[in-house]
Amino acid sequence: MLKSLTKVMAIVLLLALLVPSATAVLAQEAVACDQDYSVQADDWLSKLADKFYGDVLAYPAIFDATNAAAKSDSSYATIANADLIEPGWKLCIPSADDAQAMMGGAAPAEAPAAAPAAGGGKSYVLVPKNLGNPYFDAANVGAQAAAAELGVTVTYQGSATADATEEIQLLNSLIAQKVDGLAVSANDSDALVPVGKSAIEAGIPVVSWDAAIAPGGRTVHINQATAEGIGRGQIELVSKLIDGAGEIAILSATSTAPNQNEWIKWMNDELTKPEYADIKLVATVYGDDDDEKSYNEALGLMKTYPDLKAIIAPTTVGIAASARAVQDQGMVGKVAVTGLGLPSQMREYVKSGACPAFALWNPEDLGYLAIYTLNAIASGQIEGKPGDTFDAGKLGSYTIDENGEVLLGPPFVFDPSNIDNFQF
Ligand code: RAM
Repeated sequence: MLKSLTKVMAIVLLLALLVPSATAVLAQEAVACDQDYSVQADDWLSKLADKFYGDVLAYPAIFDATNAAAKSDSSYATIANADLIEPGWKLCIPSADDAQAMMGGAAPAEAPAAAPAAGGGKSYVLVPKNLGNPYFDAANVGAQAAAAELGVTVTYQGSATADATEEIQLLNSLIAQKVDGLAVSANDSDALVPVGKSAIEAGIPVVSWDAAIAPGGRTVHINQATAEGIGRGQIELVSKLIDGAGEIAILSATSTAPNQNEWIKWMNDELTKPEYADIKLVATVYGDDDDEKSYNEALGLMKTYPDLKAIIAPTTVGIAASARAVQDQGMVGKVAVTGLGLPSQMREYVKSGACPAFALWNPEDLGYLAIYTLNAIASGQIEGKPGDTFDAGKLGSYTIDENGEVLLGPPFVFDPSNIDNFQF
């Protein structure tokens, strides 16, 4: 429920930004409906655009076609707000060609820039790996706080799934809209380099945060903590939970996730130390930061490895799903779940013992720092080069290191003694 609510809120923000400009340039005459569609619970226009055209940004075609059809046939819905569609409404779905032609009317180069902030502030976009992930929603809370302090606008836009191709498509469209800056959590480090480069060449600074775009496709990367510290810390934590012996498995995000892959590399390195000789990593699997897939992968691990002692899930989606799977299977006390999680999602599992301890940084601070960094570059206070120092509001001053990265700080371990002190 929370998941779908937050998803809807993010889409509402997306639509609030795009609809007035996009639809204004689309044809208003009726187009042929290739098919009719009856709105289901949990539908929203960009989701339907994705379903019918494989493009979340093509929703104005459905919006306009339905409104045009409603003029001559009242069985079609009249959509006043693109962010409000009701179950049972009849929508007109133009053919892919017609939709493309309609969207072609809104040629990216002609599209107006994203709405400027009151007071002439800049307009930035915070792009998560995927929508509907409470971790990224928390980062957006911090980003909005930074935006309010700086007098700029930050919109939160992303794709439904953690997928690099969809993310690249979105970024291309944001470049065409001439936004003032992009803050991106990357679904693939190398695949996003060309689009990042295009943005920078178009004068749009690119700050990657959480999951890095490789150098060349970003101006600066905001790292939540060192990859080495996170990776080694995960093994130290699991070792304590299983008394230094037994089979463990890793349940990660997607197989291309730049951040998880770096952390896993360091976990494997840490495991070569003599003190972990009795710990055996039996599998590394991927839940794609999708709750259901992660849950099923966790079930699969317990089935395939009956002696499994622990699951490390270095993803907030994977750790919550794994803890739920362990609890549902009555395996609390037999299989310990740890990794990286949100206190708000993990509280019940810490208390039940399914996840005795886990780590994370403050994602709100990460989003806040990403926007302060982006604004420092976009407003010309700094170039974004190693050695540049800038102010990040309540977090104090930061310096870009020799690798072109800004480091938020060390991760924090949550357990029964402190879990109630954190809300994010
Ligand atoms: C998930 C995402 C994110 C990661 C956290 C720990 O929410 O994969 O990129 O940093 O987990």
